[in-house]
Amino acid sequence: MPFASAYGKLSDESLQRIPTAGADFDIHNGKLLAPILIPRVPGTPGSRAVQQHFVRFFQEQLPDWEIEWHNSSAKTPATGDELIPFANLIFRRDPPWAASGDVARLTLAAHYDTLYHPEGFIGATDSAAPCAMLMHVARSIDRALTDKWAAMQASGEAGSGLEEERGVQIMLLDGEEAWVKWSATDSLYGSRALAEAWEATPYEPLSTFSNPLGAISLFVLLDLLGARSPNVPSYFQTTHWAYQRMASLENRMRKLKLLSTQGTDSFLPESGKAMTQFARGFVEDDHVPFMARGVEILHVIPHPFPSVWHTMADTAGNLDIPTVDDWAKIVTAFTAEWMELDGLMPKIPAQHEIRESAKTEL
Ligand code: 1BN
Ligand code: ZN
Repeated sequence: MPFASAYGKLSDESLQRIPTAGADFDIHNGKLLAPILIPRVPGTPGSRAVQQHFVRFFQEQLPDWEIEWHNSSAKTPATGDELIPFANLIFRRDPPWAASGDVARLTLAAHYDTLYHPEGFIGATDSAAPCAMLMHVARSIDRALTDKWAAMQASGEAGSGLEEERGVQIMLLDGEEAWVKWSATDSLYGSRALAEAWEATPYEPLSTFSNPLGAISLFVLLDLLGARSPNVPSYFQTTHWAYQRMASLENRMRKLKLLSTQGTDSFLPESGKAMTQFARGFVEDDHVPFMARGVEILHVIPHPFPSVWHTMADTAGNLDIPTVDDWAKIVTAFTAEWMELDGLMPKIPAQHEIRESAKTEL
């Protein structure tokens, strides 16, 4: 655990301030999720529409996040000699004073592409809902990050070198799916190209990290989330501590009645797993090219997979929206705790206050 220094717990008060996405996760006209619920095969108009949705959201709502496109292309076994374009999108916030090679970044990832076959496949859990969750995480911590870093600059604490610099980035990855049959070459088109490129992009001499891969403090991959009653195991011994932190936040939020899936079992039930119980096998996914290069991974994917997995039934209508909303809150709380935002989360305005501020904006 090289740079993951101890960080404090989020208070109950801060947990109470973790916002829900509410109407923005409406599958018909919600601002975040609905635009993603279309086929998103790489290189098609649906894929480009969703890329624009992500980019516009950050440009318009979250202008302090740096936007990076990572483009690559490859042939696939389904498309012959044609080069298919793959575009990963990275949205990043670093402390404003820090050099990019000195920032350890919590990295939250999901893939946005969909299967080539069956035609018309939407991939609501795979992974439209996880992408929408990450958009919600970004907007929910944005103000607190601004305030935290402004206070650090004002107090002279900024850049003192006493603590590591902490940043956060959201990766929306392309080309995760196989086009014909999953194999080392037919899968993970976007993440393989990205991990390779980042490994070969050195930071300037004397930086804390040698390249952007080394600067990933933890790679949290969300996949196949949004179906009812998920069971997410702890897959990796070396990041079990991070799994436990996420599970503890989930349990505390359940006890405080802050989640919509009341009366359900815990989504993350393996906190008590013994170190001897970790198996060697794991689920192949976008973390693999990063893990192969030494990045620490927290894989948030249920076992078993949702029953709709890779079928035409993985639709918007089959999402369980309270579950989607709860995941978004759990991951937001995990991120806020990691970024040490306790006491900085804005108070959630009451409904009547929202109506009042809408009037003054008119
Ligand atoms: C996850 C979601 N995966 C594809 N869509 C990866 C995967 C593919 C996992 C095949 C297991 C088998
Ligand atoms: Zn899939």
